[in-house]
Amino acid sequence: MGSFADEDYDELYKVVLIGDSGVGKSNLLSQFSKNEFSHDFKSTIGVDFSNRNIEVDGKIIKAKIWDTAGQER
Ligand SMILES: Nc1nc2c(ncn2[C@@H]2O[C@H](COP(=O)(O)OP(=O)(O)OP(=O)(O)O)[C@@H](O)[C@H]2O)c(=O)[nH]1
Ligand SMILES: [Mg+2]
Repeated sequence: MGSFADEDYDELYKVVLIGDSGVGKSNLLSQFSKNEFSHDFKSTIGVDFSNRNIEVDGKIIKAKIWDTAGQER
């Protein structure tokens, strides 16, 4: 499973992460898109998004993933 230039893709998948505050949505996304994990708990405000292009069965799939805030203030 490799990563590819942002605009080279065959299919675009849009995904929204939802769930209670503190379950690990933002870290799941940062691990997937940037290979980064943080031990600090920085609760998401509003909404974030990240992309990652991966190859599946010879097709390049662009995953565009929104990360929502579990705690509405
Ligand atoms: N040990 C461990 N800690 C995790 C894991 N995933 C997330 N955490 C920790 O849990 C805390 C909350 O993680 P977040 O990814 O910010 O949670 P969130 O679901 O985005 O929270 P909101 O933005 O408030 O909705 C952070 O301190 C992370 O370091 C995991 O797989 N293992
Ligand atoms: Mg978050």
